[in-house]
Amino acid sequence: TYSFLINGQPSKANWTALFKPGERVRLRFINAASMTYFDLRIPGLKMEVAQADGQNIQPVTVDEFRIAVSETYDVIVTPQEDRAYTLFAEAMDRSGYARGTLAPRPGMSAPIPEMRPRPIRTMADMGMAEGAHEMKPDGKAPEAGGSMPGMDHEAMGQGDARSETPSEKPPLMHGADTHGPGNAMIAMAPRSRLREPGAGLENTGTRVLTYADLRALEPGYDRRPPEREIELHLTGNMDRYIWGFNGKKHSESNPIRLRHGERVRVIFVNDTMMEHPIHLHGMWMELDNGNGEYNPRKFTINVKPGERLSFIMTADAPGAWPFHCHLAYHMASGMMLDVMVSDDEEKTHP
Ligand SMILES: [Cu+2]
Repeated sequence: TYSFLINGQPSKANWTALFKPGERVRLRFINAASMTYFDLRIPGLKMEVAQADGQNIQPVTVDEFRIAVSETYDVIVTPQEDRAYTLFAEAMDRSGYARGTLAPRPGMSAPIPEMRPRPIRTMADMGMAEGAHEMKPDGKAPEAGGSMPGMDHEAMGQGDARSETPSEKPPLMHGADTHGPGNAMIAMAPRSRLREPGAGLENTGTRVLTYADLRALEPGYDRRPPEREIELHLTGNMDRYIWGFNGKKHSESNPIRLRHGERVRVIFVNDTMMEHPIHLHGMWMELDNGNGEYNPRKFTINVKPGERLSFIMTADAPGAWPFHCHLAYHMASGMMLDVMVSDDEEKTHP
């Protein structure tokens, strides 16, 4: 079990920030936990989300948001009353919470909400179409239909990178490749979940932030369409505790080689039943949530169970960059890739 902290303080210590009633207060939330997603709210206050991962977005007002490991959100609150408000950060698995206080004077506190029930994983989390009830006992896909094209994840640069239409689409069936022994299950029908707030937050009756809400304040600097696409399946085997991409752990993987300056679409398919916060060093990921040149820039993209989503990036930073799940145990057990960006054609296309 974990102790959940706010700025190093356990809940009982009640970390407190002071405000004057009526003033606008900016709060920067950084999920610095090693393995915990938090659901964050301040009962009695609306939060105006102004930045995601340190990048300005068009403000969106919410009651609650889920923050994945290593994400950051900046919110503005305007507490009007001369009273304390609880900062409540519930662990996604409801195993505990971190708590702090916003107050006009030191030593104040407000009621601490009850934790809500632990979210239940659904068919959608297993990457199955809603209403589907068939899965082989071993969790493997039934034989792929004759017309279903197998995907070759090693063959990068195939397909029309412009053909990917963002946002809500019917599920795309998984190909015949089940990613070998490093992977235990596949998402049969992965689909976009950008409009979903996340497991357990569907029916709060309040406004919960989703990835579909994120719209950059300014257009991106590179408006070129992607020249090619790379599909990465997030894979794992809980029994063996191996995590990786395309069924391979880091030590077995080949680097992703990008030509300096090229524009690439990267597609994630989450074949596991867990969320993975995928973090890229050195370059921005423009989450394709259907907002075109206003797609938000992220350094960490949370991929929900059974989800298919994509981002576009410009390989504008030569060098070798880590690209990994930010859950510490997943990263340590193999969920990491090297991204190599080079001007040298030999190095990018050996
Ligand atoms: Cu992970």
